[in-house]
Amino acid sequence: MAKHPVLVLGPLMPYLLAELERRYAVEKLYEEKDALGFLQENAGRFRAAVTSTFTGLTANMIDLLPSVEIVSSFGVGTDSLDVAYANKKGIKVANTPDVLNEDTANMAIALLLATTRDVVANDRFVREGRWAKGESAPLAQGIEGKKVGLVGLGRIGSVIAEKLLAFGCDVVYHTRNKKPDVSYTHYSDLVAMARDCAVLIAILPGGDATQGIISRQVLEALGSKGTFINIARGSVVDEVALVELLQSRELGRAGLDVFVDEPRAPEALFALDNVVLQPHMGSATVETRKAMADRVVSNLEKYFAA
Ligand code: 8YV
Repeated sequence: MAKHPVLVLGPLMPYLLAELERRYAVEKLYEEKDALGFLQENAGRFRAAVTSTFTGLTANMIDLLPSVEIVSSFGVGTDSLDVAYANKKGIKVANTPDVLNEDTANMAIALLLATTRDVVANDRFVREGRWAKGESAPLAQGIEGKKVGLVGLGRIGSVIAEKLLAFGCDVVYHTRNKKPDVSYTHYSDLVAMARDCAVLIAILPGGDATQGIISRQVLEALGSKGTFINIARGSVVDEVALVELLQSRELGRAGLDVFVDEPRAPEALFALDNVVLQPHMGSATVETRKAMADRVVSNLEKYFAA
């Protein structure tokens, strides 16, 4: 049987590309010298396309894909995908939820421990020979018994909450609506939650609805002994305020995996020892990225089999 033509909009990990090429007649839009010309001539041949949270899916791109019925995206986040417009055009959009919950939650825990225990700063302290010279590293912060506030309590947030219980943390959360089947204390007021917590963890979707929801006021309420962890999206926090408050120590510590203008993180953070920085590695393990890739493929297989 002839293989279904599938248009890949942007670069993908080699394993995923190979799995797609094994099953479908793959064409790579990002390798076309004249992408617009290619689409004008060929777009009608594709019922399916593949993208990622990194490449995204804009309304313009959707308009250039008149025959596409499904777009399968690598990643759980849909903030870079115009899902509403795609659906309006009758196009299904599929993502890769669930398979990345554990490893993304583990990154939150890793950042929480690395940040509150000054692991990176102390690694530098030893490497710079300061310990050998008889200096002592300052005492860090424990998390047992501390109130940890989750901003967002979806699939990944729920897994983080369970892991935090194992560390003896008092888990509370902020979402637009209280979740009926959840025993953790709900805060409708994010500033009040930040004031009561030692740690705030951002694990909510990006996009217009959550833009800057972690404001300067929220970070100030978290305070000089507080720790902010972001494994959601850079857009959910006022990044200018975040940098200023970390520099002035009005905010104690931060562990950051995501930024507003990735892959560029604010250089003002580089000299600070109360910040741990990661290059958007939440789901970046061999196991999870393979599972995400397999999900991109199975989303297409299910669609074509239906
Ligand atoms: C992506 C992510 O893998 O899934 C998401 O929404 O942010 C990551 O897991 C990463 O953005 C690569 O596209």
